[in-house]
Amino acid sequence: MAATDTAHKTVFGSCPHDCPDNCAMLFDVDNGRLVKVRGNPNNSFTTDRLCQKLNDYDRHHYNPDRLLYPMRRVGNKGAGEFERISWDDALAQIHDRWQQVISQYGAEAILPYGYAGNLGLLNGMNAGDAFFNRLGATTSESTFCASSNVTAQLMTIGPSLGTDPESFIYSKYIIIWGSNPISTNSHLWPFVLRAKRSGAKVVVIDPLRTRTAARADWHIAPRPGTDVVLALSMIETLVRKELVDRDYVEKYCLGFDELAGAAAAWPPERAAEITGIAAADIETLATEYAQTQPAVIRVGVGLERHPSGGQAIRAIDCLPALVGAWRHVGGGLLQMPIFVPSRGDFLSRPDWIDPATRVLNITRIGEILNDPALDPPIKSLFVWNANPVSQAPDANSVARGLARDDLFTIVSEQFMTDTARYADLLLPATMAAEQDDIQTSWGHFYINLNSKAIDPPGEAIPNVDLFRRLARRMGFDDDPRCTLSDTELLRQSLDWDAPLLAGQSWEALLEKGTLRVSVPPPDQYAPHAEGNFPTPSGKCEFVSDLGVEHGFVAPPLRQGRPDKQNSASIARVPDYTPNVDCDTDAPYPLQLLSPKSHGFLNSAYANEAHKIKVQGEQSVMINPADAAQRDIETGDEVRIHNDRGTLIGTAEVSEKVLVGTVVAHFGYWASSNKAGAANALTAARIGFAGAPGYYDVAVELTPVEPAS
Ligand SMILES: Nc1nc2c(c(=O)[nH]1)N[C@H]1C(S)=C(S)[C@@H](COP(=O)(O)OP(=O)(O)OC[C@H]3O[C@@H](n4cnc5c(=O)[nH]c(N)nc54)[C@H](O)[C@@H]3O)O[C@H]1N2
Ligand SMILES: Nc1nc2c(c(=O)[nH]1)N[C@H]1C(S)=C(S)[C@@H](COP(=O)(O)OP(=O)(O)OC[C@H]3O[C@@H](n4cnc5c(=O)[nH]c(N)nc54)[C@H](O)[C@@H]3O)O[C@H]1N2
Ligand SMILES: [Mo]
Repeated sequence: MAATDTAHKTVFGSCPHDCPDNCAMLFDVDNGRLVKVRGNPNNSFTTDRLCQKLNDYDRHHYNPDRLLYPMRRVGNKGAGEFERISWDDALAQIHDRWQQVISQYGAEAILPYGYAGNLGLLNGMNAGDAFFNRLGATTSESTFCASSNVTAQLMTIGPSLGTDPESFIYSKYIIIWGSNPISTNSHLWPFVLRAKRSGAKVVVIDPLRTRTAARADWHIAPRPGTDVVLALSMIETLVRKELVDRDYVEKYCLGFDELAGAAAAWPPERAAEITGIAAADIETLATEYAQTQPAVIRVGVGLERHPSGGQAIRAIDCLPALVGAWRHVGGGLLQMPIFVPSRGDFLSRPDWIDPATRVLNITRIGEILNDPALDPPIKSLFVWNANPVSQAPDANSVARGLARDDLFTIVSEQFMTDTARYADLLLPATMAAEQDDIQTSWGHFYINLNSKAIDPPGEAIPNVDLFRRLARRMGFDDDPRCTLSDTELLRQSLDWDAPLLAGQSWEALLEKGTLRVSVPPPDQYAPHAEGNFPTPSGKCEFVSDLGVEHGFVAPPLRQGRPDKQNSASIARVPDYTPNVDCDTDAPYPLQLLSPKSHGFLNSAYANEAHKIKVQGEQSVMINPADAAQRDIETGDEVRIHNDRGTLIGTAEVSEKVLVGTVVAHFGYWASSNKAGAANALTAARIGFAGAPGYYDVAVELTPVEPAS
């Protein structure tokens, strides 16, 4: 695709973000400057259209606020005052300080904190694994997103790709459950619309009337955190009304009697009391779902942020097998098609972890940094691809920990984020058009190539180069990054002999910029028409012992042993646990949901005026009944608060939210809000497979009195 003349060229790009769409892109370059980004039409799922966040991605690259040079802190932690130093100096400071820490406390006193700012195989969340494994640092378990979702899927249908999103056009009944695709998975929506035009009914299950829910044929709004009850009650209805596909269940499923037994406890009348959904609606939903084939369910990540979320997803994952939806093209379930044949062992070197190495779940980063009894204490924190002050739960405790004088914090960033402000050393990072990578997807069946299109500004470097420089400086010359070029690392990062890549090649990827894994085309793909579930039993497992003895954390998202504090057992059959932060007798009677914004990508873009214009300033949505009790009207400045913190935003009084819940979208930077951001309110509570209870948060809301 690269053009012959140097003045104008177009190269293949891939959206680096943590998003199920993972778009294949084209970077148009004019005289060394990125002038336009477009969709790469070779990817038939993401097509030539980009979302509202990425369609002017060149502006992100040329944002004048980008960090360009290594810097050291000169002001107080949190103040954001730095002065330029050289890369050599920065690497020497890291080397010397870490040698001191290691000799005094051991290497486990160093904690890596990398997450989802980039999802590339070279520059993504595993970019630092080999380096930190070799160093002997504490292994960080990061379960912020999808860990519970993936685990529930592994326990039920196994590491299946599930239903092809492009097959949705053949569906007649589409349930979108705990997901807001118009905002967060926008390339799925045209396929849903095509199905709708062919007569499909679209049902959205979400406590919030999102953009997606508003455009559905039927919006069902359960009380947050009660979906497992709704799903079990659907199962009870299917059994009672003899809508179960007995033949499919007998041949291809495990544990029907036990599941039916658990579901029997939830007839719709009883489920209605917990979920707030009328019994007749539960009956109708179950009946229509069973009788309108092919039926498909899109399960999002929103569910998992409640104590019952993982169990809800397990119960939902049983539904397609119960009604035989898997028999049909366009039937079944799309959840986490992440099981691409990448060579994590080669890039991450898990064999370099000493089995005795401590594992800490960094959901509890605030507690970890503030715990006087932690042995050894964390003396140095290394952050890349992440913005913990904005994204991790209990933001005020995270900031308190980062303010510790004796903590040596290094942050690799593109911008002066809420976290970067606390760095002792700040290292400039590149953006997608300035580096090479491969992106796999968690929402479709393609793998995308991302090629360097322009030179990085200043002295910014890709993460892969950051860890290469660190490895050399620490003398770890056996790191694959020290011996192989980025191109060679990339070529070897995929297992080209794996069945999912049969007939595919590195050369073909270079030529098209994207490749579809080797499964039948969307009009023929029915992966479980005859069972073939990649579970231990080969069946769809309605019951599973995988989680009974110890917390079962999804392997693709972590390495090493599970954090001990994360070892809660998971019942054999899906069961209900009420949200724990919400107690109506407590002084905090409202439940706060903080879902994804339409205009930002997590906290990225929330510092850019043209994106804030799309998204709006921080608002707080509240139901008219709750607003009236508190004398609040749309446009009033309001304070949401609990014992952990405060957020100030502008009230939007709306029927879109249920009575008893408030919604403040997350992603906003506390440093640009009037006070706080969503995670000032959240608790660092870990649930099923390590999922943080981001939406299990009790708050009160009061008007901010105008200054007199
Ligand atoms: N525009 C935009 N797109 C994004 C992102 C972004 O920040 N902005 N972030 C990306 C990332 S990291 C992710 S993980 C994905 C997530 O994308 P989604 O899977 O869509 O997840 P969320 O937006 O977190 O939550 C989805 C919905 O779950 C609902 N929900 C909350 N609690 C419950 C409940 O108890 N039951 C039910 N049924 N629904 C509930 C919320 O109201 C929300 O509308 O989006 C990605 N795409
Ligand atoms: N309250 C609440 N909190 C949540 C959620 C929620 O729904 N509600 N959702 C959770 C979810 S689903 C997720 S995935 C997490 C996301 O948590 P994070 O991954 O911490 O979130 P991001 O805001 O994407 O932060 C990534 C940072 O990496 C930087 N970055 C981007 N690319 C690069 C790069 O190539 N190199 C380096 N060094 N840095 C780079 C970006 O500038 C950005 O500041 O947040 C979680 N937090
Ligand atoms: Mo996420």
